[in-house]
Order: sequence, then structure tokens, then C-alpha cells
Amino acid sequence: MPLALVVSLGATTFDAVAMQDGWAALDRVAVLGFDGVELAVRDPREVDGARLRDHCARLGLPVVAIGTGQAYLHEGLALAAPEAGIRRAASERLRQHIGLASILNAIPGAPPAGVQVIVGLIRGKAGEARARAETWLREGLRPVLDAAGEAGVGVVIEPVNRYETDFLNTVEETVAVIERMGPPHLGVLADTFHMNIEEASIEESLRRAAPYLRHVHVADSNRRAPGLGHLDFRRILETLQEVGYRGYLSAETLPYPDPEGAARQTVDYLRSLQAAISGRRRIS
Ligand code: LER
Ligand code: MN
Repeated sequence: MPLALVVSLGATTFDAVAMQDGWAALDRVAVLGFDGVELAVRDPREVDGARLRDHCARLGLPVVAIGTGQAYLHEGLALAAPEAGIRRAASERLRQHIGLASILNAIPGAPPAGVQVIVGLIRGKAGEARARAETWLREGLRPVLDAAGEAGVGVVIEPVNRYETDFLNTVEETVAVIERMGPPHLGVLADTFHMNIEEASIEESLRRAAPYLRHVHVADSNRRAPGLGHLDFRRILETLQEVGYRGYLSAETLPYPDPEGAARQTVDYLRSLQAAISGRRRIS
């Protein structure tokens, strides 16, 4: 499975992003040996998509996904907000993200289902009214999915742990929404950090998500780079292989001990696990 690193194009208060110096980070991500990059983008209208596409193509670094959570964290945009104006603005912003994704989708090496636009924190919170929140989520996502279909890119909903939202914490809840809305342009993003908190079994939940699994975030139990906590990444990688996952493993980790150290640890550790797994396969 190819590896990507999450990079923020602008400064952010979100802490689990190893590098946040934008364009400068892209060159380092390529040099460190990642196969792709995931970009966290608050407002795509502030990004020169064509220039970014050409720059990444020159580096041989496909953009595999676009994170949108900064629109929630810094501006309060949310698909399930009680205020209709905020819901509309969140949906409109996600369409801007789809527009950027469709430009970046032209970089060679894009994922099989196209660049994935992530619905993480931008879904908002449900509060007392879970059913109403889902109705609003579906209303806001409908035009986003139409645009994604036309552009040949995807949208993924990410189950996020209970300390960050009360709405769609588990794979099961998220898959249920996707099945009610109907794929094909809507899938699941599985994040090992959130799964460690919410899922009874990470492996079983990956199997449950498999038909809809379009993107994976990797971070260890403490949100440091893989190998620096107590998650069993060997089993996680084996399970992903078994279920036929063909997308990227995108590292969304704390910059611990520092940005380069986190990135290096991710590449070294995951590549050595992958080599060990394929070595064992060849022998048996
Ligand atoms: C984002 O991918 C994430 O994992 C959340 O914690 C915040 O959106
Ligand atoms: Mn994540």
C-alpha cells in the first residue's frame, strides 16, 4: 500500500499534522520517500490549484486526499449546524473542495477512486437531535456528491472519536449513513487513532468498512507516528491487504519528536512491516 503524509497548506491549531509549512513541506515529503500527499485546506479559493497541480506533478507527488476540518475549526462551518446559513456555507465550501480535488486529480498516481474529499469535523455535532442531524448531513452532501460524480473524485466520511464530536463515532454508524445515502461516490475513511478509541475490534471494523473503504489515516494509539504507541500495525496492514484495500495509508500524526522525525518514523516503520509481511507470504 502506498504511503502519504498529511500536510497543512496554512498554519492551523489542529495538532495532528506533522508538517504545516505548506508548499515548502511538499518538497520534503517527496524527498522523505512518501508516494503521495494529503492536503489540509481551509478555503480552496485561496489556493492556486493549477500551480499546485503542476508543482506536485513535477515532484512526482500525487495529492491523494483533501482534509476540510479547518473550515470547522477556524470558521465554524458544519453540515449539521442548527443554523441554515451555516449549513449552506459548509455545503458550498465542500463544493469548492471538490473543485480543487478535480484539478489535482490530474496528477499521475491519484487513488483508484480519485482524490478523496474528507468529511471529518465539518459534519458538525448532533446534540439531542441525531435523526435531524443526519437529514441535514444528507441534504448538505447531496450537491457535493453530484459535483464529485461529475469530476471523477470521491467524498469520504470519517468516523471521529467521541471527544471531538457526538455524531458518527463508529464505522457501523457511518456505514449505515452511507448505505442509506447510496454510494458510489461516498465512502469511508478509517482512522486508526479514532478506531482505537471507539471500535471493539479494529480488524473487525475494517472488514465491515471494506466495501466502502476509500481512504485510511494512520496514527498510533497516542497519535504519534506508527510504532510509537501500542497499536498492532502488523495486524492492521494484514487486514487491509486481506480485504483488498487499494488506497493510500495517510499519516495524520503529531509532529513528534519533530516534523521530520515523525515523517521518517512513519516511512521506516510501515515499510519495514510491509517488507516483513510480503517476506512471510513468499515463504509460506
Ligand atoms: C481529521 O482527519 C481527524 O482525524 C479529526 O480528528 C479531525 O478532523
Ligand atoms: Mn483523521
